[in-house]
Amino acid sequence: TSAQIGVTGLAVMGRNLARNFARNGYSVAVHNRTVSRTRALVEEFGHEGAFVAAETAKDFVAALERPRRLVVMVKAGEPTDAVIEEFAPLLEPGDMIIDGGNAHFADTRRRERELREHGIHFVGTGISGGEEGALHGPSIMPGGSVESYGSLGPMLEKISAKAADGAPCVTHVGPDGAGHFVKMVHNGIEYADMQLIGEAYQLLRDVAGYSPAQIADIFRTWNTGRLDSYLIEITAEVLSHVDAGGKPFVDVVVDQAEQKGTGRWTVQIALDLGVPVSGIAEAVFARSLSGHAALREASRGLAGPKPTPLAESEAAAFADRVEQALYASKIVSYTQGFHEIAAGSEEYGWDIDLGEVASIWRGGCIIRAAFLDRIRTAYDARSDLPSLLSDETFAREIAAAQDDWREVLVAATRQGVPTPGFAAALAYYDALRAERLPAALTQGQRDFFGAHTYRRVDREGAFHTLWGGDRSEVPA
Ligand code: NBP
Repeated sequence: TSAQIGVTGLAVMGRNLARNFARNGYSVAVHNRTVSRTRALVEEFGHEGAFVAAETAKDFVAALERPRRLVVMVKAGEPTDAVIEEFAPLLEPGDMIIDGGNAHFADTRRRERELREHGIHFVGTGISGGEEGALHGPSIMPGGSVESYGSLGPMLEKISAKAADGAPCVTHVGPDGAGHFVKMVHNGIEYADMQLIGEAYQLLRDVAGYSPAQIADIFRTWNTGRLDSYLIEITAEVLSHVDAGGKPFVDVVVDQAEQKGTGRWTVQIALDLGVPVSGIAEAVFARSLSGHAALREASRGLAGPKPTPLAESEAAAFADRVEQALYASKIVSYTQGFHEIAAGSEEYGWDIDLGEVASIWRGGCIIRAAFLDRIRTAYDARSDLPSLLSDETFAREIAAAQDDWREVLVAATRQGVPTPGFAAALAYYDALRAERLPAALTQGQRDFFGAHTYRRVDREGAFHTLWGGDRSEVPA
């Protein structure tokens, strides 16, 4: 028997992805380091399709039709290299290794380069949607060669999520590490979305005085409008959940958020590329701050206002303002994330189509949302859009939201409710709008202490002022 595709690494993601291929009519070879997982998969789900269980790497490779398509779904990092080392010597030119793990795109670039020398296509592929997505249709972000996509694309299109208009949520993102880069930024945006939702919740709780169940209803209402998204939907589910003792679930969970690293990478790489992703950075820092239990404990007694909830009559109007603030901040997060993708694409020569990225995030992935269709439309109308904020529709929406956005931040500041995401987003917006920034003063300081020179608004060239002397200006 020859299988059309193989999956090695059969933990939750790999198992469900293999089942997804099988349910879509593909014959799938399955393999896992620990053989019991392979056996369990075939025993439990063998009836779903054509599986070929392989216990050794050699059998696995032998089971695949050529050119071979070998999907690796193991823990990112060293395990991925170990698996490549094990399988690459068994492969032939033209074969493909598809890494569906959450690899760092720099690792993907290295692996792609190394395997290309042996004629093997290494396809770093971002996959989003968690276990459910892997089974029912994830959003898939493959990088690698155009040639590999020709062979692999139709299969991925079949198993992927479909957007509301039926378009598959997969595209060839770009060469080598482009797919994993885009997946990384997807996760960064996901962090920002979650942080903004968290801030909205906290404001509705502390400033508006609503209970978790009432806030769940508010989110449900928001989910019927422009904020319609998976994350808003599950937020309502989490907020309305009560534990076995009848307490709101959100009140009994330790308030320390964990992270696996893709949000942090998004910020690290943005720093390297010089892209201001302040909203995403605040989201990563907010998780980090929440985890500093001792520091928080030591700081509990610090002075500050205690939030006093609004009168019931004012709460609903405030909730509407929070919706505006959340929406405006969300536009800024996506603006920043897409800027990072554009910058990465430029730096690495990937030629990424930003409209296509928005398009394949419309379904399957964690940030799936009606909103992404609007982003796609914006880039389709103008592929050289300098920023999402330059899109007329988004600019108009922010213009309409901004008074409320500012009011919400005033209330948050006055009442001492931390809103780093909302605040960073507004500061970014105001900084971009500003006629003049204090960066001119920064340049003066740099020239003063380090003779770093500056440019003038009224003349070409670089200049230096003799700060320690007669303060005359000299050309640099
Ligand atoms: P894990 O990330 O928990 O990895 C477990 C798998 O890796 C098992 O199959 C294990 O084999 C295998 N493995 C390890 Br660990 N070291 C190995 C080695 N040296 N050689 C061969 N195999 C090795 O599984 P997961 O949660 O299913 O995630 C798989 C990938 O998908 C990860 O890269 C993850 O970041 C990514 N991802 C996960 C999600 C999600 O929602 N979980 C979403 C999107 C992407 P064993 O059975 O023999 O120990």
